[in-house]
Amino acid sequence: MSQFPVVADTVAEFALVGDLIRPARLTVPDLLAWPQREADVSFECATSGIRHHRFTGPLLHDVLSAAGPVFDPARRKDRLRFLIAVFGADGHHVLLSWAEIDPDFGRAPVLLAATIDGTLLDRAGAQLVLPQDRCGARHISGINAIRVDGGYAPRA
Ligand SMILES: Nc1nc2c(c(=O)[nH]1)N[C@H]1C(S)=C(S)[C@@H](COP(=O)(O)O)O[C@H]1N2
Ligand SMILES: [Mo]
Repeated sequence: MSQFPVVADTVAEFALVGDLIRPARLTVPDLLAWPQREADVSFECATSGIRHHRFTGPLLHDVLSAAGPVFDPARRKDRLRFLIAVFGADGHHVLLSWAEIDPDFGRAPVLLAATIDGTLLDRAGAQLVLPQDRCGARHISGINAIRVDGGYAPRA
């Protein structure tokens, strides 16, 4: 018997973890269940110049909301405590604030892309897409985990 299930070699998965009522493991095909958005993006990379890609996928906000962040539902203000950490399998990771993607605050149309240039990312893994970014560095490919965290009260 193989040491790993065959599916692990072919379909990438990522984990939604942290302060969530419904933490989950999702695949890129799972992302097709949400309403799909499209984004044509151009960004500049310090090493490879201008890049253009067309991405499709759900809003990051929709996917994370379904996992049930442990906000106080009676207070919009409570959401402002939360950060979102997005990790690539290679270790590259970035922090967003919840407020940045919240429809009541920054409203950034950030996608969790399931396709790039017409190709499903089922093997490569989902990709973070920030259509408003001039630089490419936050367009994390091969996402393997997203952490939602509201634990930033000062401890000292
Ligand atoms: N996982 C991961 N994603 C990443 C990076 C990385 O090092 N690791 N580099 C970023 C940077 S700096 C840029 S410019 C873009 C480049 O995207 P492209 O060359 O695939 O178009 O990917 C971004 N996504
Ligand atoms: Mo880059």
